[in-house]
Formats: sequence, C-alpha cells, structure tokens
Amino acid sequence: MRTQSVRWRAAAVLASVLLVGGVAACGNSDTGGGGSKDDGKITMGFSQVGAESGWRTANTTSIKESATAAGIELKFDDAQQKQENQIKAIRNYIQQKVDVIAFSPVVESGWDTVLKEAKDAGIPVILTDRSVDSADKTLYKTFLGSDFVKEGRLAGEWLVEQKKTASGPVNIVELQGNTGAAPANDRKKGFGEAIAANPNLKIIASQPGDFTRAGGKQVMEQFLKANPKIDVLFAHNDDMGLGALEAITAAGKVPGKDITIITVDAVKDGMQALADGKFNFIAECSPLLGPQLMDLAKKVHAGEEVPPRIETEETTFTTEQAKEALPNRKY
Ligand code: GYE
Repeated sequence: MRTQSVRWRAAAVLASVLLVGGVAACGNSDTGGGGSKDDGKITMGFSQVGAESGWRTANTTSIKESATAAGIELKFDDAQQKQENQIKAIRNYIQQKVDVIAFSPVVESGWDTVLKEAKDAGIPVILTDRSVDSADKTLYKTFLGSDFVKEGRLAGEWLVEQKKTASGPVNIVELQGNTGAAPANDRKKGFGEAIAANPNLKIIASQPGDFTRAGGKQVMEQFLKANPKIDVLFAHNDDMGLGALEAITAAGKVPGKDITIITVDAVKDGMQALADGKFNFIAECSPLLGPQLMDLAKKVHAGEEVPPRIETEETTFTTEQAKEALPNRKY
C-alpha cells in the first residue's frame, strides 16, 4: 500500500511537471492506469446501463461531449440493462488496457469479482451515477452521483405537507425503478421513511416499472384495475410517470387532480408535464455528470487523491417553479 502511494505521488509530481512543460501526461502504466499506448491521451472505457429514459440519454450525451472536450478517448458500451453485458464490457476494457474504467452499475450487487480483476490489472475504476454495495471500498476510487435516499425523502416530505389535513387514508401507489438498482432501493427507502410521519399515508401497491415509459404505463394499468381508490402516484423517474399518464387518462381520471403525481429526475418532458399540471412535484436528479467525471479521470490517472464520494447538487420543482425553469431546460 505504502509503496503504491509513494509511486502514485511520484507519478503525480511527474504529471504536473509534464503539464507545466506544456506536454500532456503520458498514458503509460506507471501513472496508475493500464496505459495501452503512448500517444499522451487518456483512454476511458465506459459501460452505460442502457437507454431506458430521458435521464439516461442526457447522461450519455453529457459523457460523450465531455470526453471530447477533455481530450479523453472514450470507449463506450451500452449494456442494455444487463449486468452480464456490463461485466463483459469491463473485462474487455481490462484486456485492452484502458487507462480508466468508469461505469454506472445497473444493480448494486455482484461486482466484487470483476472490480478485483480491474484492481489487479492496475486500472482505476470510477463509479458514476449509481453505486455498488461492495464492502471493500478499495475496489473503486470514487463514486460520483446523487443522493437517491434524499430524493425519495424530499418527495415524501412534500407529500406529507400536502396531505397534512387529510382526515382519512391516502392511498399511494409506487412505480419502482429496475429491481436491485441503487436509485430504486434508495428512493423507496427515503420516500417510505418520510411518509411514516403521517399514518394516513399508505403505500397500497409497489411494483418495478424498470424506469421506462412502457413499464410505467403497463404497471399503472394494473394498479388502476386492482385498486378503485388511488390518491397518489410516486414514480421513481419521470419516464414511468409519463407512461402512467396514459393509463390514468385511459381510465377516465385526470392526472394531477384525481391522482397527485410525484416523480424524480426533472428532464424536459417531465418538467413540461409538471408545468401543465399533470405532475405535481419533481425531485431533481442531474444527469450532467460528464465534466466532473472527466476531471476525476484525469486526477486518478495522474495518481492524485480524490474524495471517495462526490455528490451532485440538486433541487426540487413545483408547477410554478417548472414553468420558470422550462425555457432554459437543456435536456
Ligand atoms: O433516475 C432514471 C434512470 O440512475 C439516476 O436511472 C439514474 C436513474 C434515473 O433510468 O431515469
């Protein structure tokens, strides 16, 4: 451990000397990365979850644009929501001796083996957007992303405030993200904890809608069939909420009035629904992680210390706030 950190410090000094001299740091193996070639470019292998939502599309764009802007060569793989595809992609990146591996884990569990392989190969790993539940924190350098528990809590606290004068039961249905994903587990947790403040607030049904519009629509149809009285929908992202709107309208109910709708993300389409009064509240989750990720990649490649956790800054939106923010919403 000690020799490694000495080596890293030496590498950091070397990198800054090179930078001061106006020469980009070389991607050789002494700098802590695998270093496939010596053209001075950092190569990043990135494994993306998929293309399931507006959030994900904006996240992918942010990563690709930021890599270009930072002069980082990006190898990008879309795992189509499958952990096995992500593991395959990471193993490929290890074989190709990329300098840095970054990925957004589709689920929280089951990463230890492949992360250990990357570590043994001397390739630093950065987690972005979603985290893993590995006990060994040395398997990755840092985790850049949102506090999903907080997002769920903010959603729940808003509802508690709205329903504080409710005299009878308030029936809530919940559309969860894909099973086992950090944002699904954590948003559920945060929301559940917040609404426990009022025993009238009850989750009567909770099912995964996989963060997609199609999933949200289909599960909401089932919810509506099985439950004659639904007062509130909490959807773990905008896309599922948008899919649910179709099911709600088809069932002859008015979204945003007959059923209060709370979502997470605040992508443009979600913000439009909120401005139109079809949604009632959104807890923001920023997908624009690219610039910070590239910055971190340069730092870990140079052997610099980085904080183990970097949290994204976020806010919440009501209908009025969405109307104000919409004209400048880029994604
Ligand atoms: O909320 C959802 C996406 O991991 C934070 O994944 C991300 C979530 C986001 O599919 O829309």
